[in-house]
Amino acid sequence: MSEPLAKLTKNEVIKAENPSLVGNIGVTLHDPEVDMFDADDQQFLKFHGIYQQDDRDLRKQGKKYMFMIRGRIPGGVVSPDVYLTYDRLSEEYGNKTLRVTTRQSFQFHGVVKSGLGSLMKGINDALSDTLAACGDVNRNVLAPPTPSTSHLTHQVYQDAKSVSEALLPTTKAYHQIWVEGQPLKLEQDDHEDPLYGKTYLPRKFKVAFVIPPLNDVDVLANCMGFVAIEKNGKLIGYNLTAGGGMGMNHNNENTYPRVADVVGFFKPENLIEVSKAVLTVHRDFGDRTDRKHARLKYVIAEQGVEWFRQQVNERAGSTLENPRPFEFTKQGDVHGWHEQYDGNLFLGLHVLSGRVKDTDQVRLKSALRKIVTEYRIEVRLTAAQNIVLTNITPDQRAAIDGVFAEHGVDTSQKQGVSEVQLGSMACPALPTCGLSLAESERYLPDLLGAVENLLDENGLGDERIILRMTGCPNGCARPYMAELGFVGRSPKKYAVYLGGNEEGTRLAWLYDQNVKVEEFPEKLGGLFSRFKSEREGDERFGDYCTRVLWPEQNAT
Ligand code: SRM
Repeated sequence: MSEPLAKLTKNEVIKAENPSLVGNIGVTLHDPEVDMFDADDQQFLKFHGIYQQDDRDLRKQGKKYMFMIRGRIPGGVVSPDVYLTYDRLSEEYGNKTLRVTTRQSFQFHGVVKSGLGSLMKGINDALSDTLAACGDVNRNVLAPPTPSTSHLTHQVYQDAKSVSEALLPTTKAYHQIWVEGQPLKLEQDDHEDPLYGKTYLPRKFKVAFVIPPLNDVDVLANCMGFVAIEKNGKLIGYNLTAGGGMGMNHNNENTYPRVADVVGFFKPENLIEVSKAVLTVHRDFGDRTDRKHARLKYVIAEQGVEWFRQQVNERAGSTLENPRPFEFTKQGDVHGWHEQYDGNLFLGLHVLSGRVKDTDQVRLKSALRKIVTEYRIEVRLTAAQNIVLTNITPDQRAAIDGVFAEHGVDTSQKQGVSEVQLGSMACPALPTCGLSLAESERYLPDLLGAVENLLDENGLGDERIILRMTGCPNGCARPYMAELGFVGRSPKKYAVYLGGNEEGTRLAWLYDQNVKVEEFPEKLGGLFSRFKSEREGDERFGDYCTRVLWPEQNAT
């Protein structure tokens, strides 16, 4: 007897009934009596770049609904006008902060429903948008943000933009609801997207471009990656990588983080066909019966890379060649002032957890507003939650430095903070994220202080360690690629992962399932002390942990 067919998830059923992604959003938006959207609309809103949240600090007093809005900003490139619009909208409708995300975007937090329409209109009026920033579609496309690293940066950025455009859903509802302000309601919805069909993807889909040797986008954590290959200074094509992803659940072995496979090489003119081919493999083979098991990484892990390569070849109408050799040497951003390949300058600014805000001591948000207004500087967001100001002429440097100094912002290469802080990331977690099990962004400063003290006590001074923290196992700050990763399990309890590498090519291993925050000094202190005495030469912490704690694993 054949197995009964597994049931489709609820999301699949509602997508099939509403392929335009309209739902009741337009009507509810214009109803001043309600402060929230219903459960189905919350799913459609994601495709529009919007998450309904509530302030978890205030739950005891009843739910206070608010919205998180995420921009679609391919390659993290933000023009001066768009930057100033985002800045203004965050002051008028949000919680007065802008949040640089781990996918080179900006998020607004704390927007209440009465301000949602105006904020969305404002974003679109500035010729930016939020379409497909979330939902079961291709998300924000990553590209190397730092202009000095390679003369290929601009070309690769253009390719990232093209892929982002080519993989956009075609529904007109986004424009009708947020730009035209229509209280849209469809009696019958027969929209069928040429790429996504009626039910879109089984789950989210993520793409990144990278230019070796710098892996500044964690390319192997993406569903689909493009590794630029050059010859004599010219882009000759890309190596396709596929099947990376971080999301997992504690105690569910069917879910796991995975580093992407390198699948094959193709020429730049085949980029869009190859992109669509990979996306449609996910569309057609991803698991629509279990959203926890629906990512492309599981399709590739279960069907094999050879099967996947053949699927891509058939769908793209071309044949992937053998991958070309490449090497990553490091990840992360450069800070302080640097020269670009064209003689202009760029300035890398570390932003703790990506939160652009003013505090009493450091008024980063005001400084950026003043500089972008006066000097019309382009802002770039990095996948490590930092900011790069680009195309600064040498004669502007002193004045810009002056503005930052007035606002308490350090523009030196060290940025006035420890190396471990420079290499840190944390997801937002509480109070905005509905999924978080423990603190992350709000706890990071304390954790960094404790780690800095422990390093000091163990004679490790200003050691460089990639430290990442998340409030749950979904992996939003990519903790499973960190040298030292903390993953929330419950309030004040974290799973600790060790052993990621600087190149961003190796997953960290679970070291301890359940560590209470008060146990950190003892556990981490012990590790640092062993590291100090047993490290080989200038071996990094992640490499040391892999060599000593998991000797049976291949350390590369
Ligand atoms: Fe994420 C869900 C924040 C990058 C894996 N992520 C969420 C939500 C929207 C919670 C929710 O579904 O209600 C979080 C909102 C928090 C808040 O209050 O803002 C959230 N994710 C973030 C951001 C803001 C973290 C950050 O510190 O910057 C990042 C926004 C990126 C962007 O601009 O598009 C963010 N999320 C990631 C990444 C990293 C990446 O893409 O490189 C991952 C791991 C890579 C991957 O996708 O495998 C990631 N987020 C998830 C998952 C797990 C998906 C899975 O495979 O199971 C969820 C949960 C879900 O989708 O149901 C999630």
